[in-house]
Amino acid sequence: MQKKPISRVVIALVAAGTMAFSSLAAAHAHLHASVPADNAQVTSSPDALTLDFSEDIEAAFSGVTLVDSHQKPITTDKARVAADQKKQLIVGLPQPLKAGNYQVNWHVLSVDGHKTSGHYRFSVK
Ligand SMILES: [Cu+2]
Repeated sequence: MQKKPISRVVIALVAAGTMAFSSLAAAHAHLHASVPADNAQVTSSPDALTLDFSEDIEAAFSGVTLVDSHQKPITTDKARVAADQKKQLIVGLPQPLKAGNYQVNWHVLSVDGHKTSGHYRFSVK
């Protein structure tokens, strides 16, 4: 059966509506920047990992796991949100990191109720 032009218009409108909706829903927290940065090579261990997101986040439902190049978890402090900057997650490192490669696996819940996650790597010389 041949599609009638009207059904194509409907399909196009539905597609446009879906795209408009997803761009609105995309307001959840994306990682904008971090210290150490993605792929950074730092010369000494940082005292903390700092992650800057695009939206305010809920500390209670947000956190990171830090693993070394063998996927071994590294002990960190509990993630907290900066007092004056609710878009910033801070994870203290109680022990200095040895030289090597590290991966930060992060997950956050933004205040709009959306969960996002991702990872990045850095190395300590
Ligand atoms: Cu969202």
